[in-house]
Amino acid sequence: MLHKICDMINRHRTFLITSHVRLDGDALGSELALYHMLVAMQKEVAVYNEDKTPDRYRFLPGSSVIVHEFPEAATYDCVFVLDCSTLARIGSASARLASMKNIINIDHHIETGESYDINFHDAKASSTGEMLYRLSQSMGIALSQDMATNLYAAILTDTGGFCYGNTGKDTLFIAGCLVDKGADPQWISENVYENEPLAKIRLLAKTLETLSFDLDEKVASMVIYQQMLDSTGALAEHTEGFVDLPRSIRGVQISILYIELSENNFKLSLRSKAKVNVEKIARVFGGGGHPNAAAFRMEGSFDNIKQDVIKTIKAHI
Ligand SMILES: [Mn+2]
Repeated sequence: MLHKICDMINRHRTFLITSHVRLDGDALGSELALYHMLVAMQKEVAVYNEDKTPDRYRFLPGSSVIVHEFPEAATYDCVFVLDCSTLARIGSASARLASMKNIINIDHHIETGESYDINFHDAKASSTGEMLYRLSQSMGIALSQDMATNLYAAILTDTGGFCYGNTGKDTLFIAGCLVDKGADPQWISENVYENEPLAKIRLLAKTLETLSFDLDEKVASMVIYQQMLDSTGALAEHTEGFVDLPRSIRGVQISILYIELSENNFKLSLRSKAKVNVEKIARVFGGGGHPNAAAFRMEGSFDNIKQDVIKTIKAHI
């Protein structure tokens, strides 16, 4: 698969890179690492995301090149869709993108059967960043500090700081190689994890007050209502990472964060420890993800949704 992508890159000149809505460190770090690689090969490259870059990722080298208006008029020889299992997750431009040629998908989510022209898929990879490192090696690209910083940030964030089960020998080996190429672990971690706006911490305090337990305290749940965002001045992006906290409680196997998107419309993020598979639960409700991290949406009141979800979990664990 890698040689097909190398060939595609070598034979073409103009590239569009994109990823999913609700951007995370892996999506952005992967996009920007690939951007720097293609630019180093004298290619013309545009990066498009529907969503704005969250504050915490603005330090990533090259982040100012990302555009948020779909470049309608431009044509591209190839499109890279990164960290994104279905085109629908790109957002409102997905239909437009689907009609473009030479779409190359690089992704580590559980496969959905979406058809791409080239599909480089590895559900065992920690992150899309790790897969792009492999691509850089097979292309023979000398990694610059900017590329290394972006790839390191991608891997760091998708492994929860090298803590999750997806952290393998290769992950740590690659992270070491990236440090060798100039990625600074302390500087990157401080930017990602220790640069929080006060509004986020205020929202976290309110969210923790909603903590409740089910199934012999194996399942911990928290809920964020729109009104809590309004009263603290926090943004939806500030909820990233909240769902990890209840999982850190002794005895908790599954942690769930319910976020009210609009009235009677919730996004659920699930995290689990070790062998407990929440991707299976998400799939029941039309969502997806990884064994230890999954998400989906549901309509209804919080109480009804929660009852449904707990019942489903009970049947699965
Ligand atoms: Mn990812």
